[in-house]
Amino acid sequence: MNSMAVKERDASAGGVEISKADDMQQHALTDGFHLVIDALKLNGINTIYDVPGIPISDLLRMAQAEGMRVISFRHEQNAGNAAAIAGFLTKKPGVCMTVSAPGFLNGLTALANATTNCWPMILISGSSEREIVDLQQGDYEEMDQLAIAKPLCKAAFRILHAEDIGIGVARAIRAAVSGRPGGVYLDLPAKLLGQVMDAAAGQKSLVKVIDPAPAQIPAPSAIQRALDVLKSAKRPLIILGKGAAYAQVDDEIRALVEKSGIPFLQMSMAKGLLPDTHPQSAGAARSTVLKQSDVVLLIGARLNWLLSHGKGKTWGEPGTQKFIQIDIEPREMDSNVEIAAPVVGDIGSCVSALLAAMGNNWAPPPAEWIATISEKKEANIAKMASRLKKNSMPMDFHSALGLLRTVIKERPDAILVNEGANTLDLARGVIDMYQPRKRLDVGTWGVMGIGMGFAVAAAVETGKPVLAIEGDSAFGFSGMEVETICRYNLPVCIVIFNNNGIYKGTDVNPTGGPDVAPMVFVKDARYDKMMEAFGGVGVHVTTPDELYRAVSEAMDSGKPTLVNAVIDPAAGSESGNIGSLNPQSALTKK
Ligand code: ADP
Ligand code: TZD
Ligand code: MG
Repeated sequence: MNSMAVKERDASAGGVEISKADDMQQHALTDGFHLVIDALKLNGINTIYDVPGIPISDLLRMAQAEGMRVISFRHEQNAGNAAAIAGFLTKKPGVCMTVSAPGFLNGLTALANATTNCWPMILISGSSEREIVDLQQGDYEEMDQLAIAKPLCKAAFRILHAEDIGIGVARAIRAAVSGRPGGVYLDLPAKLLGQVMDAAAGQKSLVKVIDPAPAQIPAPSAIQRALDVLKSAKRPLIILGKGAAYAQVDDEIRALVEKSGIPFLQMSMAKGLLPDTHPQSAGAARSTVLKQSDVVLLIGARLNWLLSHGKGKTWGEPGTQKFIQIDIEPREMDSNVEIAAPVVGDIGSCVSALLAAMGNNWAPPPAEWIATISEKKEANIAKMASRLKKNSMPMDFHSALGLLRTVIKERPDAILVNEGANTLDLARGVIDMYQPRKRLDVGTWGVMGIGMGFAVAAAVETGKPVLAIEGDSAFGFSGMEVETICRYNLPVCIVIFNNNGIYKGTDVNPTGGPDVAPMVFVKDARYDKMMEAFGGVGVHVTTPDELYRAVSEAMDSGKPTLVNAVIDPAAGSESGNIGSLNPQSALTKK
């Protein structure tokens, strides 16, 4: 209640005759602004990522005055990405606030991306006069935002009356985090924010969401079926996805993996759930285990394009592999191939049930299978080690990444943000992760532009140092937020892998005309100067040693730093490691 704006109504105004009792009973009032803030705070949401403007500027000022953390960005997409990754890191919906029409649209990409990745987020946008919007009479920033948001998120709501703010915010929170998490849009017309109501009634109208993501217990028969399939395996494999990282049941997952003795793969953002250096990790034998396993247990990982849809060249002969899948979303089952044992429920409950049902005499997988994997792993690790040691000049991706791998090894609790093509694919393979939810990247869509939004939120939500390894193209999508990083003085070190372009910096215009080729940028650009422009530290490096020194120093000092790392423009390959997805021109095919 003390956070309510209490305005005293002037009861003796205007010479109106009023009774003594009325005179004494002065009404405390509140308004839409304060009810929104109170509703968020009541539910433990204490940070807003935003870009200000009409009609939310005052809301943001009041939120800060009421003790909320308000982080203003330079573009809504970055604020939205920050909110989305805050949701992944905390299991609470991250909140992004924007102005109407263009601000809303700028935030929408991040909302759609959050939904695609199953991360809880709420995009709250101010909107203009309903009556004018619906008659299309041309209001300031007019747009039917609710209708536009609906197909791009998990749920969308609009609140028209101050007394509904409590229930509206509660619905948004529950929709975002229950079941399969996702993005929620909440439309707040400007008029709502100014609505006034009795403060006590307002306080009563607020809703603290009880058990926002209730446990979903798997059926015992589903657990038994899964165990029967697993027991039949000669060459079992566990795949951990970012749903497993999100669930925050790290100890249970580790217990299941270790009790079973089954080799495991971790999807990109699940890396570190168990250390990549764990003896059961099959990361360095990925293609072998995908092809040769006979039973695959998926935990919070979808059989989408990132796993080649569970079929084709990457996998074994059709019919030779069985899948067990743990997921909270029943409709995920059989999305690409038959799931022999669907286990529907929350990962914590499912993993605990499996563990209990396994008993104490679980037989480890056949020694032959483990030996096959070990051999492959050793060979691949040795091959990689020699590439990482190469001290090529100019640096290639591997020689640079070899040192950044050490930076993370020395600081296992630091957070790694990563985007680009070669810069992403190679860093994912080279840099071992040691703790859960420390690797944040382009996710399910492979979207560029998440870098600075993720870096800001990672620093704000965890207080840990952040290392953002960015392709020069990828960085450009959110690069202006270096000002935000400096403004809030966040412990973020950005490393730009500067190869003068997208994938490579060597393309030329075949016509010899004045325009450069579509994939290249200004040669030898000095991104480090961008950081210096806002008071941060800028460093230009050309050797692995310089890179290691600059990054270590930045990670230890916590000062906003941008390291411009010069990478051989010829070193990259087309589309990183997913060149196979490029359609081939019938005319230029080799
Ligand atoms: P990756 O890209 O790492 O393979 P995906 O995003 O494809 O991971 O898959 C994550 C899966 O995890 C989604 O299908 C989602 O429904 C599921 N999921 C998310 N949170 C939970 C949870 N708490 N319990 C069960 N499943 C979850
Ligand atoms: N736009 C968006 C929003 N997402 C995308 N994934 C792309 C465009 C296409 N794209 C990629 O898939 S990677 C990439 C683009 C533009 C940039 C690759 O260049 P880079 O990395 O400099 O970041 P490397 O190290 O040069 O390969
Ligand atoms: Mg590049």
